[in-house]
Amino acid sequence: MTNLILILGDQLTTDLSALKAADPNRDLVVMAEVHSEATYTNHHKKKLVLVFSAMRHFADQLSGEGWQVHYQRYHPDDSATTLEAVVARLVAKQNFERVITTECGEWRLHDQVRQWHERLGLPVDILPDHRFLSTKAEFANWAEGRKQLRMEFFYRELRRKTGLLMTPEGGPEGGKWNFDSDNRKKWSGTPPAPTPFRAEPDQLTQEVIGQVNRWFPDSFGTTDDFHFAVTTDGADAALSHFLDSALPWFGDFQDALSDKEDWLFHAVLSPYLNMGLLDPLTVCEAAVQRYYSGHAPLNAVEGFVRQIIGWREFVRGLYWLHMPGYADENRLGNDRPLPWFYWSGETDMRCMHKTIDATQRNGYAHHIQRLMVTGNFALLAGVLPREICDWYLAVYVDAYDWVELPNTLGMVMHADGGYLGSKPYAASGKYIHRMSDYCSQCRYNVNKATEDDACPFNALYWHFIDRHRDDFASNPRMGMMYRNWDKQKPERRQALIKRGEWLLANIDKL
Ligand code: FAD
Ligand code: DLZ
Ligand code: SF4
Repeated sequence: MTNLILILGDQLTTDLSALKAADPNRDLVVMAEVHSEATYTNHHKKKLVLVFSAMRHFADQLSGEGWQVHYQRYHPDDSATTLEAVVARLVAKQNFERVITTECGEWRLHDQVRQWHERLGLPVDILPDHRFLSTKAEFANWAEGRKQLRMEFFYRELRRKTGLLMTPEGGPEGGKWNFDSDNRKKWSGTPPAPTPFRAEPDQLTQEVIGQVNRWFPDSFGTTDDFHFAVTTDGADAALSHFLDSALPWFGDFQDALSDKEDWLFHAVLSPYLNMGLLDPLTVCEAAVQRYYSGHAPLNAVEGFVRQIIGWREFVRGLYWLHMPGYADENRLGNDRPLPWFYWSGETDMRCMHKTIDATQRNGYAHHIQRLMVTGNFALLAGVLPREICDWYLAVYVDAYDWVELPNTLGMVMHADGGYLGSKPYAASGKYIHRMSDYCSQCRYNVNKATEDDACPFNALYWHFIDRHRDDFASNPRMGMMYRNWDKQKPERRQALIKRGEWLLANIDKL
């Protein structure tokens, strides 16, 4: 009897376990654009275009390869507004033996699908997702009994497991596991940043752009200048573009920020990795090949590989280890609503304005903008983790709960007590000034802290340090900050706290 093979919008690869378990001559592949998935957050318009267009291209590819595909295009009048409703409608019409699907990336949907067998009245097989280098069980085993979970140690396990950048003797290439200390250069325009990769929208993508503009006019961002790849071939071309034009400098300028360049030397591959259009191991092997062929230095290649087999795998492991309770963590007791300028970009803080503006235009901001600009501000201002997490989930084309949540709630907000960093990434304007050219364009003065025109990050930083003394004073990596704070004259401390209070009370005017 026929099986119903459900494929989700972030599972677009023929290597998917659900497809591997299926028979093209017998089974029906089902894919559906539905209201519930398109609206569970205020998705960026470019993300909607990317997901719908890539889904349609993948369905066409499967049909071309001989699969029977039932594809439901989005329409606001369709009564089947959830994936479950689409499946239920098909099950009511035709006899299926079972539903087969690959486990969802997000807890929200996973929690629904695992109840479907009762609600639909037929077996639902949920197969493991093999698109990661470690399984959920491997991560849980590794984590068990450890007092502290540190990405660096998990990363080393995966280097050994994959053999990436390992010598024949079994040691790390170059004699060190991690070259991060080489990767902190400011970028002053040399070498020039590469031209960003562009895939010109074909007719199908143009049709989707029109539909998204018509049906989701109030969603965040814009569809203008859509140039993401929407197929495996397109994503492969994006990978080649990165390897040729940016990888050699990826390490040097990994932490840099620029007022003029949106993408710098970053890969812009996360949307494709997260949707199944690229495979993480293949991407890492291609980068490592550039090291062995002498086209990219070790600090660049190791730094890049660490992001993918280190951070990406680590955050996924944490997510599944701690969900569903993880999403409710708020260990610093924050209570401030998200300032409105996160949505509008209307703020005189140049670094914030430029980051949010790029986010609106591109559905992309690079890691240091996310971590040290918009993230750092939310941390210093004590924004509610739930609200800032919702923002990050909405505004980026690569955003999926399993990767967004640990990065925001954990890495940025330290709301989980510190799984992703032994201390919070809190920083004053000095850090942003050191790594960027934003401050020279800003109405605020980065060298001032208490005056009316002083950089808001400065007083907010000290306010944060002061109000979280109980949380951090005994942290060995924060001790120096508290000694610096305590060494300042009482009048100076008072003025900084006063300015911090004013900034927090007037946050929407900044
Ligand atoms: P590059 O800087 O070129 O890095 C290469 C690859 O490494 C990325 O494509 C990505 O797959 C991986 N990677 C790098 N850093 C991380 C990380 N911290 N966690 C997981 N993978 C990483 N990434 C997402 O894919 N989706 C998200 O929703 C997301 N939300 C984030 C929210 C916050 C607050 C922060 C600080 C980071 C977030 N990240 C997220 C991680 C990271 O910022 C993006 O993966 C990266 O900016 C994607 O751009 P890129 O491909 O140019 O990355
Ligand atoms: C992100 C997304 C969007 C916007 N739309 C759909 C959709 O209409 N149909 C679908 O199957 N998947 C979509 N997705 C991706 C899913 O939300 C994603 O599969 C889940 O978040 C699980 O990771
Ligand atoms: Fe950002 Fe402060 Fe620099 Fe302005 S002065 S760009 S607010 S760090």
